[in-house]
Amino acid sequence: MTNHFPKDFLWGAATSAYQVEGAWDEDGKGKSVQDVKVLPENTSDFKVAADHYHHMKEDIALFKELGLKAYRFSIAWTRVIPDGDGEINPKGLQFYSDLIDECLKHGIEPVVTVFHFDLPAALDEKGGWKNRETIDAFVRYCGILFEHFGDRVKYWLTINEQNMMVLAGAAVGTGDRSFKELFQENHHMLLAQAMVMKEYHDKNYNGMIGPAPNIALAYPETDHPEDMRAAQNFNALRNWLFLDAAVYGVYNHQVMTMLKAINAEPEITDEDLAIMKSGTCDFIAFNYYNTGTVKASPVASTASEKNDQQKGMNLPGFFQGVKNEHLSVTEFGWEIDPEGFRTTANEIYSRYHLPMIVTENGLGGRDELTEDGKIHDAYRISYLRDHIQTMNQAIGDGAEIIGYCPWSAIDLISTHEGIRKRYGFIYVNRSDFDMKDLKRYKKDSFAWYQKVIATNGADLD
Ligand code: BGP
Repeated sequence: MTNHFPKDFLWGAATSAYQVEGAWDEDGKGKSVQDVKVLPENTSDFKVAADHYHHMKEDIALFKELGLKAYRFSIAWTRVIPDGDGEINPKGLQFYSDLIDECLKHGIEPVVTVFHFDLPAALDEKGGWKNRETIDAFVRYCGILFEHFGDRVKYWLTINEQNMMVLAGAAVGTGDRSFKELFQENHHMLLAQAMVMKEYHDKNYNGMIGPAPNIALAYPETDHPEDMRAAQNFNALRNWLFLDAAVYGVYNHQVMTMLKAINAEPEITDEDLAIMKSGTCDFIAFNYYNTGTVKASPVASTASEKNDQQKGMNLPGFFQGVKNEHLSVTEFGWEIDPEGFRTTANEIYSRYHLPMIVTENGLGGRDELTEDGKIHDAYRISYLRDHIQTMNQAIGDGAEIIGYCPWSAIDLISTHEGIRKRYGFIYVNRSDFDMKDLKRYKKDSFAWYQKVIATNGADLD
């Protein structure tokens, strides 16, 4: 197969603050919604995580050895501003300043998400994203980050998976509310994002800013025209709502119709519409795990069940999620669809014509550490190989993909399934309730990805 990866392709890997750092209440950090949420039974909390906060230099040295050209991580709002809108915590800023310097020292480009599911608990108590004051707090917080790190960070991501927070909030631990409330919060996040993008551009920082939704195409179950329309509805709500807003500063028309029909239309002022238009993105970051499949849904069918973020959803009268019989699934039940990755990347590019960075993609599995200190994760290698192959084809098709940051650089705590569901190239020796020695071990996928990067994607064997 022809190798289409450009010479300066950003081979990377990703993490998020609350899932990897630990040190949940150290050095002045405030509590986030992730620190106070009720966890599913038998599932680890995020207090220690991979203890990256205390292993930062060792971890970045391993990333260097892996050959990473980019590292996507998130900043914990509560480390920088413990209550979200009050005093700045200098130790929090220092940690991220050191992390950025450590990356740059090793020739690794930092790709920074400012908000990844971890709203400060103090803001949540005041209504969270329902409250317009959270918009101001977010804009102030981002301004502080740009001011301190804007000279060193060239790739900024605003909000991780805003679409999953809205459509599957219960699954990612960010709340379970009515559609009406959720789409009002969504509107406020879109405003906050636009304001931050505007500020970033107005101040002429030397870099790019973009959103980071989870984008994956939905297929119609059959060639019945009504199934096709159901897929179009689902794609509009799950995908285009978030990218139309970030790229063009507008609401997707089909989404507005759906929201009216389900009585979930947000309150939007004329000034809001102008704000949305005033701040748009320079590039598109997107997370891709798998596609969805839907069929037409009769008006009288039952409402959506909110559980795992990748499992089907149902909006009576518009679409109904179904299983795709052509796809296999991971041991955690997530469908595997590398072909859909190519289709999705091409579809995004056709609609928006902006450079793209893949900011998540990967396989969660129950890895085993052998007695001789190895982790044989052939299933992960196979998943990543298939996706890198179709990404190469998408670039060959003409889609401008400039970087790839699989999830995750190192083992971390899953959004709702503890550490038993691992994604990393590096194994962290702990279980859900036994912290063991937190020692790092390189998995088989580490050596494999190292070779992929060293050959710029030419050798995937
Ligand atoms: C994405 C999130 C990540 C991550 C990943 C895997 O939705 O952005 O934070 O965890 O999915 O999901 P999970 O941890 O549920 O397996």
